[in-house]
Amino acid sequence: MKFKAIVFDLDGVICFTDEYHYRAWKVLADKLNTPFDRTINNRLRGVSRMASLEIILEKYTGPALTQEDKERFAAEKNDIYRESLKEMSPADLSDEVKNTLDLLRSRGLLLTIGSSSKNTPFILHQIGLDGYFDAISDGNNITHSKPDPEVFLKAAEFAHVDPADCLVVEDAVSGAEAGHRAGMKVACLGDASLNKAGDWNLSSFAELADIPELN
Ligand code: B16
Ligand code: MG
Repeated sequence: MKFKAIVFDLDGVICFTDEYHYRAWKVLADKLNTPFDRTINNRLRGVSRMASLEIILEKYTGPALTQEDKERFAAEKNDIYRESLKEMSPADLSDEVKNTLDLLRSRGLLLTIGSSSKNTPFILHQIGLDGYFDAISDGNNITHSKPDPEVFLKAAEFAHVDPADCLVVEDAVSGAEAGHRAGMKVACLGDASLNKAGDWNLSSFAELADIPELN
């Protein structure tokens, strides 16, 4: 076995909150009379809340917004988003993901989280994974969001392992880039896998267990 730890991205890997993000940003974009669709939403994967707002504002043509206005809009989006997260429950954690996590842990691997989301503790609580991971690095302990490697380097530090001993699992191209910049190998799912951004480009979470370096 080559790797000692796995750093999982949260949204798009362990669970799926992109529809909730989309609906909440849509309310804001409509309010600002700014076009926003699922193609733009796709660019928000792994990107921090404020950086996401900047992407949405690329097409904004209304009166100039101050930093204070932007922070208010981002907070408003987050309030709407958190309301929808209340609908999440342990049923939103698939058997495939839970069984694969348990299998990887039984092989002696450390399981950690590396997410841009400041809502990570709330989401993990909602899906029944409170206290499950050996270390959590998230939007609350970083100053630079993916593709900066900070979130993954912090996950390795919190788990007391060298970055070179970690495998990142990501669904976002920006997240895969962050993993590589952290000196880690990357296994991709979803959008990042379609874009061949990883060292392994998987079609299902369960395929992680077949990676030779995790055996
Ligand atoms: P929040 P990940 C990311 O989570 C999401 O993919 C991205 O869409 C979101 O903007 C970002 O978290 C920040 O989330 O507003 O909850 O702090 O994919 O890195 O787990
Ligand atoms: Mg993600």
